[in-house]
Amino acid sequence: MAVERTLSIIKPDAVAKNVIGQIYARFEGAGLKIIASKQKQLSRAEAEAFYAVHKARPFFNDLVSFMISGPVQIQVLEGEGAILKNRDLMGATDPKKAEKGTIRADFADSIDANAVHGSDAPETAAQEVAFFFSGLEINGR
Ligand code: RTP
Ligand code: MG
Repeated sequence: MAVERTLSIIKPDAVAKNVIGQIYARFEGAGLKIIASKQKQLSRAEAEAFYAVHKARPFFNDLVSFMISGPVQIQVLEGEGAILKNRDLMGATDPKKAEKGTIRADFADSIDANAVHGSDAPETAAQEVAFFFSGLEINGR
């Protein structure tokens, strides 16, 4: 399997719960490397641009409002099959449906406050990494 990069965001609910370290430990435990990382308070315009693909969805405004309700922790994860591996670690979008032992099952409260974001495909991973990180910020590579 190829080495991939994926974009991960620890959402405001999980940052407020002070579980960044516990979530990072899960990435590392699965063999994913955190090759870039920053904490940021997103502006409404930034959150709208990041989630532009969901613009027509009924939950768009709630999603954007939630994502700017507090700081987020944003990271690039690198490893074999990183995109799918991260999605497996995250669990289903709705924490009630997420498998036991996943990040969302353990740390999320609702489909809105669902602890983490992860890119869902190679194309979106490349776009989302570039949205938040310049080449120079990614571990000098
Ligand atoms: P994410 O993009 O945040 O990693 O989550 P995901 O792929 O599992 O879910 P996606 O379909 O991309 O939706 C993005 C975020 O929008 C919120 N959502 N709310 N109320 C609803 O029916 C609903 N559906 C989605 C969730 O917070 C989801 O993470
Ligand atoms: Mg998604």
